[in-house]
Amino acid sequence: MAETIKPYVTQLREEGWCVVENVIPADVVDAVREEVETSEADYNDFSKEHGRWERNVVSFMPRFAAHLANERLLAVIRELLGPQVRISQTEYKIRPPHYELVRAYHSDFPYDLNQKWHIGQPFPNAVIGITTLWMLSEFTAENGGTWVVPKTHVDLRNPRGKEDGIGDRNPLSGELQATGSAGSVLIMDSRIWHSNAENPSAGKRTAVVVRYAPWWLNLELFGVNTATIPGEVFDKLPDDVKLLYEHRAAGREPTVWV
Ligand SMILES: O=C(O)CCC(=O)C(=O)O
Repeated sequence: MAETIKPYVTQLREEGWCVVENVIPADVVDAVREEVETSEADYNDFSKEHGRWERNVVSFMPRFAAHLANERLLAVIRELLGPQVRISQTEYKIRPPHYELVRAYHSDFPYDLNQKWHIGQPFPNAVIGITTLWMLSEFTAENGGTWVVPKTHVDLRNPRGKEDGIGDRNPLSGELQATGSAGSVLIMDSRIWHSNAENPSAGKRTAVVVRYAPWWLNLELFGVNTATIPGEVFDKLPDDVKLLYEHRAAGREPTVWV
């Protein structure tokens, strides 16, 4: 493993999360943020008209998409998931100013106990999902930096476990808010207990969540989260990003994986 990624991989294994700085360079992050913020309305309009799982979110943000195979980030993810990974889910995570929220702690796919397609408790001691939150505005404790509870990726209980008595709306011992400059990426073992946070500030907290999965994980979730990318949009993605999304390309024969 390259020395440059060792601290991230170690923190992920031991604590269940880490922040990688400068994944999107400072000189382009403002343009990427603007694209993401302005495209959300187009995505919502499209989805209202055609259905929620019709068009993949990433189709609306080509500038952002260009960074998804960032070498340093993927090297970290591959240490945890194995060499062949795909993107399972992509979603806008923009918190408006003065957004109020009681915590809602959970683990992510495939460990989200509120979804039908989850692994049952006790979770196996294996990393089967990586959740990344791409910070397109700075994340602070004042504007809704994500809550995480370090080391809970190896806790056999879960905030959504009916028998576990934790309470997903409660502050939890050891919780902290992940912070970082715009262009950083919060990487989490998808088992870790995490939650969105209130944003009492006057500005938007803009992010995109991108979840990575090992190649062998079933991502055909009965029509949910399987939205496709139009072929002509897919064709314009960089080759290394195509590899992550080929299973969502509409009207294109698989070429990258064969
Ligand atoms: O937006 C955030 O800070 C957290 C999002 C989250 O919990 C999730 O996408 O699973």
